Amino acid sequence: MALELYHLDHSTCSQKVRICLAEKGIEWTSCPVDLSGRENLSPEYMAINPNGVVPAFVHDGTPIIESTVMCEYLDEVWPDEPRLSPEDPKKRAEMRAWLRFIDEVPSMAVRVPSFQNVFLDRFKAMSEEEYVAFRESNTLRRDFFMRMNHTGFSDDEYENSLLQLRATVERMEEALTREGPWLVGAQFTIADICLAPLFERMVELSLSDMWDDAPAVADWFARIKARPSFDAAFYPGSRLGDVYPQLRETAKA
Ligand SMILES: N[C@@H](CCC(=O)N[C@@H](CS)C(=O)NCC(=O)O)C(=O)O
Repeated sequence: MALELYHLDHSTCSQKVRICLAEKGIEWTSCPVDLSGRENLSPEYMAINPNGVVPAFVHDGTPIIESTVMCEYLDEVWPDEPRLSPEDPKKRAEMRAWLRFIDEVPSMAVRVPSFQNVFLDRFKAMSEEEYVAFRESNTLRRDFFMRMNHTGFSDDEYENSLLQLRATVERMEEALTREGPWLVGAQFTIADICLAPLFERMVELSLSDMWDDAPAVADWFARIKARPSFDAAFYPGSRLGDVYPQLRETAKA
């Protein structure tokens, strides 16, 4: 069975699918998509993923998109151990509720400090006309780039994204303390996988003090990082700090 993964080294959504592939021991072929070169909006890539975002994979000729859906697909099509979704429908529903929450809240929120503190310089270097042309060429992301604007997010929007990330940490701390050791109990699931790259991103953005007072979350993240799948997904060159070395300097300061 052939699986071609269209992805970007340092994209959090790509990282979660790579963790999943490593957990399942699935072989894949790498097809890098150059976002700064706008390859994600090329007709060839849009034929695979009409949303114009990474990741996507093509499995035996069929495109599968949406990183969370992709993880569920992998677990269904490769049902051997380790199973990454609970068998019990109630636990499965609990996992899926987490997946929905993760897609809607922290995955969206983490983009704000990522763009504000790391990617914005690339847009600031554009003229106003270039920025508007860029923004208008991407209908599905237009709203995001309107809010970011050429000059960065409003203080309110920035603050709101941090509050949402903090609310995620609090919700996790409650779940992990109540049951654990994983998000939906004894089984390590796709919900844990989908959160892991967001936490690594927060570390890179110097936001890890968000879980200073959440020991169960800190322990959960340490256990995720100790899994071989984490290193497989975060291979050398795939961290934000590898692509934007100035981030490392800021984090140290
Ligand atoms: N809901 C999508 C979101 C994917 C997404 O937003 N990907 C980002 C990279 S992490 C992207 O491709 N952005 C394209 C852009 O910034 O133009 C998924 O989970 O697959």
